[in-house]
Amino acid sequence: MRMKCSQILMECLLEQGVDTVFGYPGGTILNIYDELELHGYKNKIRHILTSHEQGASHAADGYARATGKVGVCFATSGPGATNLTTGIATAYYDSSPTVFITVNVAESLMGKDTFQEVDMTGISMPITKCNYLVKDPDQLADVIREAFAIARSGRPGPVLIDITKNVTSSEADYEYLPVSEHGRHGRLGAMLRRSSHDLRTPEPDHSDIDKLLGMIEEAQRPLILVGGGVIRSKGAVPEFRRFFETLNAPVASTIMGGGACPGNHPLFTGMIGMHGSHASNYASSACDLLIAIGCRFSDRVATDPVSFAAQAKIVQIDIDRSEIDKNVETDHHIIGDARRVLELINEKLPAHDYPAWKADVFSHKELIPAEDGKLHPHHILDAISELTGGQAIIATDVGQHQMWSAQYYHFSRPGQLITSGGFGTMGFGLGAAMGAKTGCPDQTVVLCTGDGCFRMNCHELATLEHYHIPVVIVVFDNGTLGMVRQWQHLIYGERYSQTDLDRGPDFVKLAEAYGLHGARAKSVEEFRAAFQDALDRGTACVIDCAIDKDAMVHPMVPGGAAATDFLLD
Ligand SMILES: Cc1ncc(C[n+]2csc(CCOP(=O)(O)OP(=O)(O)O)c2C)c(N)n1
Repeated sequence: MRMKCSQILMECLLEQGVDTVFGYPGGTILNIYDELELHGYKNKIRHILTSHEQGASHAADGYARATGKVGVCFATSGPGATNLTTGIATAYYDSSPTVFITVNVAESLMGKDTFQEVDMTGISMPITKCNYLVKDPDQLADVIREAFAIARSGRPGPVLIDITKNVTSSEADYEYLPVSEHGRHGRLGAMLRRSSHDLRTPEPDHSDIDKLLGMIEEAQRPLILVGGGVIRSKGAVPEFRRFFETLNAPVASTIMGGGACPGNHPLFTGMIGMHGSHASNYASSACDLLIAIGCRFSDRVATDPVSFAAQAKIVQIDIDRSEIDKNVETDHHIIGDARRVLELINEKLPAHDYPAWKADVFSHKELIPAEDGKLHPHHILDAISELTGGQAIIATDVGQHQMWSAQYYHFSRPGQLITSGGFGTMGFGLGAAMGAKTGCPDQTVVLCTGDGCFRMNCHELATLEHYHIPVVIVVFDNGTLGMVRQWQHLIYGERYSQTDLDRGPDFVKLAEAYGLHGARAKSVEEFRAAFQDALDRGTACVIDCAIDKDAMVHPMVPGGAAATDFLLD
């Protein structure tokens, strides 16, 4: 059927089952926005108009992380498109399946520094899995189908489609094609036929599995390290649980692996690395076999890649061949999707137990700060845990509050912790929480943020209010850029250069200005009452929590130091 390309785009989104798009309009993308009205697509695809394109990009990412579906974001050319870049990079570093659709100036105006022209494919090249500039109307449907397939296949990630404005107003032929057929037709079909490449992940090499099973038999002190790859791999978590319970060995997690092993499981040693637990960091230094699944050994995990797990044989299981030996030299690797690799291991793995090794690891306990009647970060997180029954989706920003959230809230399922682990994007949290709540309306969504991060994108409160998206926002308000201050305290001789946030706004009044409820908490009792009230209200609320400026994230291993060289215990 002959159709305008702006309509083809909508039809292609429907093919993919897209029900929500986050975005912001402008001159070049007008044909697409007009389509939402003209043929009533707005009744099939909910468009959330954010306050800023960055908020839309994080919302699409948060939606993807919480639902496991592809998150979609629209923006216009020039500044609209460049405002997406931080969001695209954030999604890229954390392998979040997202499709960003921008519209550029007409092809006849390209290369002339036309108003709001920008080379978005060039800009996004290093932060996307793949990107496209669509100049041919006949290519549009195929490109969209390919983009979605790439975003969600293998190691997921962001894909950008930049379309020239003249294409959006041109006509082309369109026939509905179910997603199951996409790999057999058009561009995607041709690509798959032409190359040996298959978007499906190849079957793991069974001899690699057998080699790992042999290494397990020889080990006396195995440690399992779980990363975000297990969270992103659909259906991997039950297989992972079967694996670690059969091996019956300690399980440490990266921040992105949060939720793969229940936080209160007796085998769980907690987060590893720079702000990892004593038990996890000790275990990594003392183990004789480290089995890392879906983890790329970032500098926050292997603070010193040379001494990391120095006594151990290291086995890396990853879907992405390029991650093997990138940061840490390994002794064995298995390439494959985490679910399938674990399934194959589980078929042959006999039950084990390591009582002495586990007793040794779990003798390393965390220090609980002494009670002094003040409101401490762990009180806030304990109360959130208790009042949400440990079931809430927790979105975070970046800084101390992020580490406290990862340390103290017990996550029990994939998609429950939504945090910018790889890129460390301040300002991510509010948009991401909005996207998570939009995708999972039946779940409680809490944003744990810092006063610095919240200030960065707090204008999205208007979006929460307008669309009635009830996110509970908890501001860990220490009046400072806490994580940077912590480094200044420990490493820079207490020279607190430009980290004091001795300024407004009053977050309670800010919430009210956006038509939302605001509350202040200075004690545990006040926080519990305010948080319960926020849950009961069913609207977005901001709770401003006064915490100590010098509260620190314990433990801390500085970058470059060995896992047990704590600067802070
Ligand atoms: C966009 C961006 N700018 C700067 C940083 C560097 N940075 C990391 S944590 C942090 C402090 C965050 O302060 P706040 O939001 O108050 O959280 P806290 O650490 O106090 O919990 C800064 C400035 C960053 N990660 N992202």
